[in-house]
Amino acid sequence: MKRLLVSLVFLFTFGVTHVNAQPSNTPPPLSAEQMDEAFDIYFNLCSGCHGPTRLGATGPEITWDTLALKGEAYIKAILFSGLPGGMPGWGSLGILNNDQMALMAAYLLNPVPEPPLLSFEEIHDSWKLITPVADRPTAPLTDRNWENYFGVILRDAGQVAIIDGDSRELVTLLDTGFAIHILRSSSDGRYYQAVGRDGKASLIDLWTEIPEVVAEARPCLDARSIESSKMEGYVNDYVIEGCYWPPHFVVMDGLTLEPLKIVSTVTYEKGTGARVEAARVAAILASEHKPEWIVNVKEAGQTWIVDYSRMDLEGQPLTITILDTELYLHDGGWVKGGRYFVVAANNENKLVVIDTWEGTIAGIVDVSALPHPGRGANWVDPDFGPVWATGHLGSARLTIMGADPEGHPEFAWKVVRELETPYTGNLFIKTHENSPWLIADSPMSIHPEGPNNLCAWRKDDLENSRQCWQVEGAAEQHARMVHIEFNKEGTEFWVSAWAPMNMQSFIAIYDAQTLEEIDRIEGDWLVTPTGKFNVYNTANDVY
Ligand code: DHE
Repeated sequence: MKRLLVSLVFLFTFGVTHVNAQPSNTPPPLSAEQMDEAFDIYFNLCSGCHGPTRLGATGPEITWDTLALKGEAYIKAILFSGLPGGMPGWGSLGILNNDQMALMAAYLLNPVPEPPLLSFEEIHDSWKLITPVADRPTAPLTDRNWENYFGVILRDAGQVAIIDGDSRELVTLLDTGFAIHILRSSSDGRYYQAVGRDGKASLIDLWTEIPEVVAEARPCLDARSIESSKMEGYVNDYVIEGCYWPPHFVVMDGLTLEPLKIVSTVTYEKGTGARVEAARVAAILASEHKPEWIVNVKEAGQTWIVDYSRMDLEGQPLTITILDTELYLHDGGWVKGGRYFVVAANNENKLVVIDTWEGTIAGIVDVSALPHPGRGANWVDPDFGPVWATGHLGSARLTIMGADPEGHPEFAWKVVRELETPYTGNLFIKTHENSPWLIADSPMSIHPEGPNNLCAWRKDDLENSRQCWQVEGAAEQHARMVHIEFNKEGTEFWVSAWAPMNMQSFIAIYDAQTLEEIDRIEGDWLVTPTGKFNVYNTANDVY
């Protein structure tokens, strides 16, 4: 497994303080080297769901004292088989071997090392301007249809592949952060902003003949979200990155990534008022109607509406409206039209609808276990009008809710349909207005066939039209079919077959009318593909 960056490992070198008190029983002894290896694995596979201090979020608390009575054998069994609520079977998926599972079982029975912090000065020092703005093109230099590029995350290579969506040729491979997580597009589509799990932000210019990384910075040590300023008049002025660790977000210059402002997210939990030290930033989305980002502070159950319109005025950089929403906030997206933003609170199995024009909560909707929308899906239902939908990590269904309070107030923010899926473990759903189909994956399923499965429903006949299929060749490569993205025209959709590093990954391409597989993208360079972001669709919030 690729080594973690030095700054995350140094905490073992410098000695650690412990977040939890000493256990009454003796923790299994581990050498510094084993602690280092286990820390890497925890950071890569566990920290996202169980939190950097193991206090839980999407997954339950797994501090040494909550696990002490269960013991090493039990922990190892769960690491091997997973749990139906969304915990992957790392052993059965071939991602952890026996020695690594034994190591992790021992590590989890040790106290939690306290992770390091980052100062604004250190963040500023990490900034690297590769191509000054004056040296960049003023019009696209490529003859390719760059608005139909797909930026494909090559997770474990720490790279983004830029693929021409018309010819399906690889245009270039770009080095980015470690275990890169997502891409976002500026609203003019010209730039991709990339964020790695190691917190590194990369700005990719698509107007050069071959796309290039033009700036980098590292505002976080662990991150999942990045977004630009999208309101007319502010396009490309700013980029924001939210951290899983340390608990803060950073606003950067949109064209150079120079860090401009750091804001701590250490806050108080909604409801109890308990202080939340490890308040992680989950989804961030930019409004196109207001100079605002919607920033979700996971463990606090708070959605912060961050107004960046005064960033250039001395002494008044940001205005933040804090809404108490629900625990623990994860991912979410826009209801078509860009007024209402929906975020999943996956500890409480709720969807929270924010009216971003009013800065209020428009609705809170109870749904089944572990809603995981990605950015969700929008379409017009024949019976209920405009709807927004999510899948679930922890239950075998999709939830569809009414999303048109003006035209169909009787259905707004109410569950209008639930569709059965064959497996739990869904991560993403997607649709496009030019395709009749809604598509769902189930890469986190613990059923042997689940991770290779895709399902589709006709949007005009949801109750009777489900079609599910196993993707040929995926099981042989231990690949999980993950994340769906349409091309600009909505005539085809792409799904990643995400195989381990030593196996052959591929991207399966389907006809968006007939669901027939029409092509595959393969190659030695296609290492662990996960998310795919079509320029036009990402810039214009088409989902
Ligand atoms: Fe993600 C989106 C967090 C695991 C691929 N993921 C997001 C977002 C968050 C998040 C907060 C929303 C970002 C935004 O909108 O600003 N993801 C986490 C985790 O905490 C978690 C559960 C565990 C972890 O350790 O990271 C996790 N995510 C995964 C994966 O295992 C995936 C499949 C592959 C990977 O990178 O490890 C994965 N996450 C994605 C993708 C998106 C995403 C492709 C964007 C979806 C979209 O269409 O917008």
